[in-house]
Amino acid sequence: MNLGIVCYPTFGGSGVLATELGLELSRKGHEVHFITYSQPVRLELLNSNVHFHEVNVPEYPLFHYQPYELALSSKLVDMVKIHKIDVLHVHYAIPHAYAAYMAKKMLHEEGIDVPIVTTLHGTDITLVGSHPFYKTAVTFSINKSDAVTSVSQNLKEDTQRLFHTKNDITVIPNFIDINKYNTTTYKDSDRDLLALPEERVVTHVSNFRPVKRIADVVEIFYRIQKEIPAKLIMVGEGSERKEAEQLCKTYKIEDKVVFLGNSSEVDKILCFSDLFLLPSQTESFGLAALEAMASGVPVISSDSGGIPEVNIHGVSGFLSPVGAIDDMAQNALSILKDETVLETFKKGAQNTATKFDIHKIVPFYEAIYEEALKNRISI
Ligand code: GMT
Repeated sequence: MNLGIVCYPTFGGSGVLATELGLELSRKGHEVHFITYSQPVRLELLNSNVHFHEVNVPEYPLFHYQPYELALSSKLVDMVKIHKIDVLHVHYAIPHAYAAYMAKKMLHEEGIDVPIVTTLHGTDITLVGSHPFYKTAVTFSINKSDAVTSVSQNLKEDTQRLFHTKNDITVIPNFIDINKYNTTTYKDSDRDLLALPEERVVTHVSNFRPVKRIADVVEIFYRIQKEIPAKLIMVGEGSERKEAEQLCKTYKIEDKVVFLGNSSEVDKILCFSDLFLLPSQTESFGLAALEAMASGVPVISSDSGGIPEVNIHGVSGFLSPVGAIDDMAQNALSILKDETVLETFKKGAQNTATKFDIHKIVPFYEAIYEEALKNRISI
């Protein structure tokens, strides 16, 4: 099949997922075209089956906002025609599903019918998509998609609660390539760069937006390091980073917290981690937690959104209500203080992650493409 994938090319989970999906589909013999404004960060290898087409939005002084949707829909039309794309798979509804619908309509005028598969990822539905300023267009583009998938059951329910959706939503959970998280790949000497031998390594990876509750990460770690030697590794960039750094100064724990910024070596960092913190306000899935679990790192998280579908309480880690930092710190310490307990949770995390292995999940997307081709809706 010739597939067009539209996603955000940044470090966010939806872009990461879309990239890994495209790469796996290409390994399975499909021809994959990534169509976005820059090369996706995890798309290091382009080969005869993987192509990247950049969407350019020329600057013009009249525009206060550059019309990205317009440029994207034009590019989609061109790419479908040139590369004979069979299915357009858009990740994150805003504005991708809307632009894809416009492309579909333009192509229809020329006698080409291309189905659209829309994958809902999270804030395209919850925090952003349901805002009155966007809701009408988001509802329209969901209803005009030939197939809609969501990354968790919880996100499906949120979508049905917040929007008047007419079509069915298929839950296809996020996935990881379990083989990529082989913890024996890196040498112990690499760990020395992160922490002292006697220190437990606690990690957080995100885009540091308010929804991630970065201050809670610091608060939880502050309580942990009061009782055991530990280092906190903060991976990512975003609006909340400065405040978090300030909080570390206030608590006088700057020497125990390392802010690494965005990193393409997340698997290496996770490989030496003992615990992962994800106290988010909401999370449709929590791909970062799944990546940690695949590396055998237990997760201390909030119990909001789709996180309970990924992090299993008492097996792969613990869940607490949003903002319950004392409870989260206690749970963290109960794992970190005892070597045997830590080992049990590491194994529990890794076992739980195998449920989401790429080889089990990607066939569901292939089935959706077939279905969308068969049952494409007319416009
Ligand atoms: O929706 C977002 O906030 C952005 C998006 C992203 O691109 O990082 O994150 C969402 O999609 C991820 C991949 O499916 C999920 O793992 C995240 O849980 C989800 N974020 C939220 O729901 C806050």
